[in-house]
Amino acid sequence: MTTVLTYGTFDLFHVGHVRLLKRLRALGDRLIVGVSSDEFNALKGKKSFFSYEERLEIVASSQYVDFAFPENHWQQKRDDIIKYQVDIFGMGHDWQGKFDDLSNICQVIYLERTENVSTTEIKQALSLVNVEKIRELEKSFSTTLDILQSITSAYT
Ligand code: C2G
Repeated sequence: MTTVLTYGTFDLFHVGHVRLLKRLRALGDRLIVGVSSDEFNALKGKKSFFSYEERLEIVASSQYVDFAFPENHWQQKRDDIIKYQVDIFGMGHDWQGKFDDLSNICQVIYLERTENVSTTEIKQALSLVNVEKIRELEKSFSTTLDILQSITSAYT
C-alpha cells in the first residue's frame, strides 16, 4: 500500500488543485491531504473565503482523496508521515526544495503547478467584476435618466 501525502489551503477549489490531487493520487494506492485550518492560514498570512470545515468537505469529496485531516502547524508533517506511514510527500513546485528535509523518512516530490489559475487570481477577478459591473449599471442608468428627462421636457 503506497500512501501519498500533501497539504494545502484549497480555498475556492479549482482545476489547479484538482490536477495536483489527481497526479498525486496516481502515484500510489491512497492519497491523504492535510487541509490548512483557519488559524494556520492566519500564520501563513492567508484569509480564505471558505471556512476550514467547508474546505475540508470539498477536498474530502474529491474522487482522488482517500482521507483529509487538519493541518494546524508547519511542524506536523514529520509526525504525519510517520503516523500515516507515508511513502511519498508531494507538493506543487512553488514549494520546490522547501520540504527536502523530509526526504530521510519518505520520497519528497514537487509537481508542476497548473498555469493561469490560482485562488488569488480568482479573488481579484471577482472583485474587478463587482466594480466594473456597478460602473456599467451606473452608466446605463444615467443614460436612461437622460432619455427620460428629455422626453419629459419635450412634453412640458
Ligand atoms: N497548486 C497547483 N496549481 C495551481 C495552484 C495550486 O498545483 N494553479 C498546488 C500548490 O502548489 C499546492 C496545492 O495546490 O501544492 C495547494 O495550494 P494552496 O491551497 O495554495 O496551498 P498552500 O497555501 O500552498 O499551502 O504546509 C503546506 C501549505 O499548507 C501549502
